[in-house]
Amino acid sequence: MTPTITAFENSPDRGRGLARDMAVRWALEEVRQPYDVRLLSFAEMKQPSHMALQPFGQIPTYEEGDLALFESGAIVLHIAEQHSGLLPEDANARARAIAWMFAAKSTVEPVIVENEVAKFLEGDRSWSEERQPLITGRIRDRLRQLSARLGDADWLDGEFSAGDLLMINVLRRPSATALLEEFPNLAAYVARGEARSAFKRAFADQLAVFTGQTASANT
Ligand code: GTB
Repeated sequence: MTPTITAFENSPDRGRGLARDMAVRWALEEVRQPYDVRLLSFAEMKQPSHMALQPFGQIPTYEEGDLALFESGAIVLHIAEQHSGLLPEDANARARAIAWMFAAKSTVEPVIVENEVAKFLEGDRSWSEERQPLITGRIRDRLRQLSARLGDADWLDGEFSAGDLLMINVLRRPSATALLEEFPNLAAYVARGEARSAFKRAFADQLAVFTGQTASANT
């Protein structure tokens, strides 16, 4: 059965692949699973029919037969468990790859999102400027630790996995990319991810939504 995901009809990122449907698209492309996309306006995301799928009125969601999922990390994990290619067969290596998925979403992403909240939602507060170095410092700390662990390796733990997919997705956010020149191995890691053909197909398809071009076949 062909899954259907949801994405922004009009993404505020103007096609830069920064919204969270990008990770889901990339995972589906890695495993060569064709998919359909239902595009939503901000108003449609808050309608009861979408809130029933995503309790917080957000994208992405994933529907496949009787299954409806939300949370991009959970969706990528589901895709990785249903297909080969995104999680190792060996049980311990598989558990470690899943740990990297959690690290991306719950250890690295929050410090990055905090910067975006500070900039876009709290930028006009009197204390905003004073707080900024603290926020940047927390991102830099995480990047330094991640850089030390990655070292000279291509991927975080052996072969490319869903852990790398989510981590690279997080590192592509502007608050992280602004600091990547301080960590050349992380910059190269992101570039390696972006060079994958599955990433390129996913990126082109989400960009096509913004430019109004016909998207390529989602395979
Ligand atoms: N934890 C959830 C997940 O991982 O699925 C978070 C989902 C989420 O934040 N969705 C956002 C959304 O639907 C879109 S991705 N927001 C609408 C709302 O809450 O009303 C976040 C996002 C939005 C825009 C940019 N951008 O323009 O660069 C980047 C990321």
